[in-house]
Amino acid sequence: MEKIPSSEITPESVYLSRRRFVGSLGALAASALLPSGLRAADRFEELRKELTPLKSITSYNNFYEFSTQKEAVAGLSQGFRTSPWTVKVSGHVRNPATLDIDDLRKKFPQEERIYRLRCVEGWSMVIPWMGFPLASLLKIVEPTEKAKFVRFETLLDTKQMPGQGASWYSWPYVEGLRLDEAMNDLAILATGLYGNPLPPQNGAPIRLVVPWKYGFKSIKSIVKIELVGSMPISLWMRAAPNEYGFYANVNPAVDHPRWSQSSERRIGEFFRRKTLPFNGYSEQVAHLYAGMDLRRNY
Ligand SMILES: Nc1nc2c(c(=O)[nH]1)N[C@H]1C(S)=C(S)[C@@H](COP(=O)(O)O)O[C@H]1N2
Ligand SMILES: [Mo]
Repeated sequence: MEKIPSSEITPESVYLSRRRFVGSLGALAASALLPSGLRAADRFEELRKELTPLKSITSYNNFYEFSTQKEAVAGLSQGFRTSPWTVKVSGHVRNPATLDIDDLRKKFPQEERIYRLRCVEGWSMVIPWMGFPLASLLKIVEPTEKAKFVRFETLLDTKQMPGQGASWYSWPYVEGLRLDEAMNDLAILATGLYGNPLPPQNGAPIRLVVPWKYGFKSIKSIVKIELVGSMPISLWMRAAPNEYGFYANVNPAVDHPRWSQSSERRIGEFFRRKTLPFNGYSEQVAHLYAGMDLRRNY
């Protein structure tokens, strides 16, 4: 992992009190200037009181490249090298580019997004990400008319990632979005959480976050983004096509073949809570699926 001097790491308590202060000032300033922008920001703000503790976010992880045991991922990923790191953006674009992670951080202003994360397994968290809209990156590479989908790939490195020795998955981890889904403002590339750079276990140095879809769509440690003409086949579609489809929108009405998706266990809570359609983001994304049969397009 990149060495970050401990003096530059914000403890959770400092992060929380600082954000309370900035949050109240920011809301006042923004409300005068950007009424519609504020409404979006307000929705993230409402989630601030539900934040999952940093400790849980960084010690209970799905990252099969390291381990299929959630509690083992943090330890096994500690030495993961995230610098130097480049992300290659290619395919049907006018301006293909290979971008250095430090340049990406400088080029795109990092903003905070507090999102719910709902894993297909039935647990959830609320995470304060730092990042930038995926659309900002796609706009600079200029997709051509042939680009219909975006395909993402995680690093392939069996030396650093012991889980990639497991031959029943087709490594590297692959995920995909339809181009219009990728352009939606909720889809971000995250580079940090709780005000600090991403820890390896959460997908350092850069990962996708698509909050209205099951967690497995939010691919970690990305090295390649390709604009393609046809629907990419994800690692999970390959592994179990009858259980995991391309869309994977959070949907309490469509059960997983082996369990119900109607409720979830929010990490840190005792009682299960109802799962919301599109994980609570219907207003922003339901229009993307108008006229589609969400039972067939699971
Ligand atoms: N490359 C890669 N990305 C991945 C995974 C993985 O195993 N490998 N697991 C996914 C799953 S199932 C979930 S729920 C989320 C978990 O993200 P978190 O550990 O940051 O909470 O990451 C997703 N991204
Ligand atoms: Mo997941």
